[in-house]
Amino acid sequence: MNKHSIAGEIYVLKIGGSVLTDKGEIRKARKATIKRISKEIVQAAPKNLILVHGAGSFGHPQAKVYLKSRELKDALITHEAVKELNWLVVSALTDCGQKAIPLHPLSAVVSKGGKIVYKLNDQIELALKQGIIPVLHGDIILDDEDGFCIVSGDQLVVYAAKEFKASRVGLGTDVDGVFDDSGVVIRNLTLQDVEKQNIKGSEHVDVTGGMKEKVELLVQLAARYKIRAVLFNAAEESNVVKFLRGDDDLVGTVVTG
Ligand code: IP8
Repeated sequence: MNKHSIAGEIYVLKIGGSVLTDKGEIRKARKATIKRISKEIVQAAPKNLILVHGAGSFGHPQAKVYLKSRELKDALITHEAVKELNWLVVSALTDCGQKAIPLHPLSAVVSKGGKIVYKLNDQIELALKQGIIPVLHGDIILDDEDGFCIVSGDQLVVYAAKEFKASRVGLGTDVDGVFDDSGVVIRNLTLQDVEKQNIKGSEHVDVTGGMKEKVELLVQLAARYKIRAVLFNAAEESNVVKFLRGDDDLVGTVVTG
């Protein structure tokens, strides 16, 4: 399905696991940050928001264990951990009076022949129509050849943005954007820049890669679907509101085709 009947603009926002959790620990959530971001979402009151979050310490260490052992029990531990974080996000939103529902990729996304197949459109569409924020997350999913593999929050962002023709796409990380060699935030990044730049950003390189992989996905989104995305610091207060309102003074890197 590439058509939907949702009135108004659709925004896709991902909040990284490094913002929502302490990646130096196992399963340690930054509850105050989750609450603050939920309040900012309610304050900005976007008409249609698809929210995605990363796994942080509720998924990457666990997925590493699975990728080594290939044991079903380790896949389940990974899913259960990231589900716990998802519930913290969903319940923080509902505590602020915002309708939100969890959407777990393990139940509706698979990997076939190396390609990720998403069956989440109906759930997202029906949620948005009812003013509910669907909250997706990076997850472990079934693979047709080899047990399980990982779908990242960034891949979910690209999928949701293109399927729902998002007019605003943001990736909230724990840094101000993509830095150039002298440590200055690059305000505009194109395909050509990505080919010649040594991309630096968040410190964390985990099972789904680092800033380079993130930027490559966003460049594809911009080049193929003409959807631009902004990378900004969601660990900094008010930036989520600024992103959702489209404020010009949001510091970040805009990725264009
Ligand atoms: O944190 C990773 O998602 P991400 C998902 O968005 C798991 O890269 C289970 C590690």
